[in-house]
Amino acid sequence: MTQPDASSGGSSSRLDALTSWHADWKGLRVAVLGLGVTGFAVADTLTELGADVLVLAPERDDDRARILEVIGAKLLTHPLDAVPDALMAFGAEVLVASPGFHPDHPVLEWAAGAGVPVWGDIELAWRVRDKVRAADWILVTGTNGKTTTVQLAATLLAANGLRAAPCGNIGVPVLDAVRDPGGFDVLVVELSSYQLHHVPTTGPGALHPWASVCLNLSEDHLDWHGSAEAYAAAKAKVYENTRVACVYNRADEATRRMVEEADVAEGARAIGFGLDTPGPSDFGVVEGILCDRAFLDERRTAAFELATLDELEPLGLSAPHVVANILAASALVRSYDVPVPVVHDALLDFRLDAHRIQTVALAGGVRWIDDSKATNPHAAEASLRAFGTVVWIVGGLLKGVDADALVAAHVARLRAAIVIGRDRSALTAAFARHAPELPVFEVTADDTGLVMPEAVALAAAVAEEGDTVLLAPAAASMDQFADYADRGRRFHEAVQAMLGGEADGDSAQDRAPRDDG
Ligand code: UMA
Repeated sequence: MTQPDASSGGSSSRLDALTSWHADWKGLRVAVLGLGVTGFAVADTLTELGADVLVLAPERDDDRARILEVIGAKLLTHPLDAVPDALMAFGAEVLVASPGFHPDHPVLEWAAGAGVPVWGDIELAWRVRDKVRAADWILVTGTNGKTTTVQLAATLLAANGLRAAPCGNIGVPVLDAVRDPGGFDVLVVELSSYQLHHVPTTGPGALHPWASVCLNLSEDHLDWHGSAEAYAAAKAKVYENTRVACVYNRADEATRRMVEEADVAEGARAIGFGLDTPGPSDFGVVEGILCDRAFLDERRTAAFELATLDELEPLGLSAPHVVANILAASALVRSYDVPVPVVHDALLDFRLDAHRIQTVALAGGVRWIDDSKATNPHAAEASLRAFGTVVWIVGGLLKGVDADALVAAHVARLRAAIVIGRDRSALTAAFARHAPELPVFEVTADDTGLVMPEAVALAAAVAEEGDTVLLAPAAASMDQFADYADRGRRFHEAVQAMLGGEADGDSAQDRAPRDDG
């Protein structure tokens, strides 16, 4: 294979110097892999900096292609099942990969073999973070709860008068936040394991966050990372070089170990959160009160009161995993000196986004709950735990994860299971193994418009007064739906259509995402 001249030592010292927006990026040859949300932000940033940009995309997105032409980036449309000749001829000095590309993608394997450094968009955003003014970064990762924690932390910071942006995997590229003309005081960055995979822990591209958290760790995305160990190793990077507070989950030993093993700045503190009584330097719950026992001088003998479960319950914020997210977000912002009364008042103003344990309807004593966002077994576990007797709507794309343990752990609370998804065999086999007596119904309709009406009708037929019908699929949605929101929305529609005027729960509109957070 042709070796690009990029592998020379001269190029690497040039890259080492690129640690500021105001450095000399002119003429740097950069290949950008992917033209989704990330690839577009990367190409737009680099052309603004004067780099020579070649974007590689498997298919042409006409709108983005037109803009690339205007801003002066080249676009190569190619199936990318092999390394395009034009990429080899380009002589890239660095390749910026979109997070969705597996590490064993032919283009990434070629880059590794040819000595072309691979960056993610997060490293690029860190290097150019001083465009307007360099914000402090607060990093959030974990298998579940990232988005809620990020939104909440940004809301709490904003409540204290700071300009704070939620960004990253949540949907807004960090590069867009960095280039916002108003500048930010703090960026609350949601990082997926894919993004963390590409983040360096040392050298000029390494992040030095103010605070960081890995909320929890359980198997997910094994098909991307190849193994549970590789997934955990990617997540653990979130703590590296943290300056002030490493927030970890006391109920999840893996997150504590990550903090212990991380190389952090002198003086950075480990702050635990959990639903039990907090030790000094922890956040936790005592007799229904959420407490901060970390950020006060007399922490051996006293604690700050953040909010009570009684206050959170009517707001739909008292499910155990939501309380855990609240404690984590509070710990992050308390490390940034947000006062306790500000945290308290902003918490009571906060609402979860749609499709996160959202009550769709309450009719005939049956509660209908949409937790379409539970896209893996760990999230579904947290959801199941929050309810008594459940008719469980489960299934979809399992992403290589084994749902057996989840089924085994929850059979006792199930009235029945309704299995959706194109391939239902792993789940029906798990039910047959662990709950041979349990009524299990398969939704055989495959047309997107018919899946939820059939699932809802089956659930309605078996649910009894006092039960919860819970959509918590433990799986991704893309085999039958556009995304988890589409799956949730169709569930709402099917429930409303079936109940007609009977429902007296929240509607999707009542609890739609707020746009002021
Ligand atoms: N593509 C290929 N081949 C591949 C992979 C991707 O051709 O093997 C193409 C895609 O068709 C797409 C483009 O490359 O057109 C780039 O895609 P991408 O998958 O990297 O996605 P982006 O549009 O850049 O969005 C990414 C995140 N997507 C993923 O990590 C898969 C978004 O997270 C994120 O919001 C966005 O960057 C901004 O940071 C989404 C997500 O599902 C919400 N994340 C996963 C999760 O939360 O579980 C990790």
